[in-house]
Formats: sequence, structure tokens, C-alpha cells
Amino acid sequence: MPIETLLTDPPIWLMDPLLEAPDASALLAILDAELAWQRPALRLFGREHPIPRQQVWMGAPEASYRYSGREFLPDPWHPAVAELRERTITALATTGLEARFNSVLLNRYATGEERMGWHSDDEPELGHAPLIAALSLGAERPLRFRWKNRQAPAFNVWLPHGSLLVMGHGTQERLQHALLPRCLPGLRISLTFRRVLSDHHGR
Ligand SMILES: O=C(O)CCC(=O)C(=O)O
Repeated sequence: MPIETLLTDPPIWLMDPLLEAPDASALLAILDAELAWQRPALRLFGREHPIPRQQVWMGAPEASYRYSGREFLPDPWHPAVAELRERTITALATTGLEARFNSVLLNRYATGEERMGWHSDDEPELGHAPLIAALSLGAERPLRFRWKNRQAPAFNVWLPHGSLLVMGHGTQERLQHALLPRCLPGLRISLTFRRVLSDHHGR
């Protein structure tokens, strides 16, 4: 599988393709049809705003997750997602990276208007310097990165159908990322695999 190094410090790689197009298309259709997609609302300045995408949090029972001030309990593994987790872990192992993902945030963007704002995946439950792998299915869109200390210009990483973006240790500490709205048609689903540490409860 071809691996492109996009950044070395911190390390960011793109494995493309991880999945061949027919497999990726079949998975897109299965996940679109079979998952219990949610559109939770976030409270901002006293008003409820539905998030501009849909999502499912999935994983092992102990992998509850706090995101934008809310606690999410994971849905149990869908068999297709459990298999993707194994494929992702195996692909990372071929590059010498040991991943022990126990959960995944699936994001569904119905059109190019749907989006995710600037953030880092740096919640305490992910521990120090987490490794995060993002599998993309469907419409190709750019993920935009910017340095927290503005040491260099922001840049785009286009995420092809069936590709795996690997954000290595240190990425979340030093960069933010966002999926900005674009005049692009087409459904996109991303799966961002993570490891939630079980000893974060009781903080
Ligand atoms: O959809 C994407 O590729 C971005 C997802 C993301 O930033 C996240 O899940 O934290």
C-alpha cells in the first residue's frame, strides 16, 4: 500500500488506498444505511445549535468520550466497523506503529456544506500525544491543518475515497484541523479511530 509522508515533525502520513474503490463504496453504502446517525445539539451562548454533520460514537463499553462538553457512550461495534478497525491496526503495524484503538468517531457529511470546525483531538481521555487514524469514504474533501503557534502557513490534505490519514504522536499538540465547507457535492463518511484510556473516569 503506497504511503506518503506529508509531515515528519510531527509525523502525518497518508496511506492511499487502504481500501480499493469497490470495497470502499460498498462500505460507504453499508455504514450510511445501517448506523444510528445522530445530530446532537451543542449549547453555545445559551442557544442550542444542531451540529453541522451527523455522527456515531462506537467502541468498547469502557470507551466513553467527552466532546465539546458532552459525554458520549459508545454504540457497540458494527461488524463492518470492527473489521475496518482490524485492517487499520494491521496497516499501521506494517509501518512499525502499534495502535490499540478501542473506539471510533464516525462523521457523516451529507453535502459539502456539512463540516467540522477547528479543533485538536486532545481531550484528556485520549492521553498524552495520541495516535489517530482517519479513514475516508465517499466524496473527496480537504482536511485543513493550521499550526497552533503559526510557525508555517496552513495547508490542505485531500482525503481520497478509501484512504487512511495517520496523525502521529504530537500532531494534536501542535496543530489543529478542520473540515471546512466547500461547494462540493456528495456524501462523505469518515472514521477516526482512537484509544480512550479507561482510567480517565472520575476526573
Ligand atoms: O471528517 C474528517 O475527516 C475529520 C474528522 C475529525 O476531525 C475528527 O473526527 O476529529
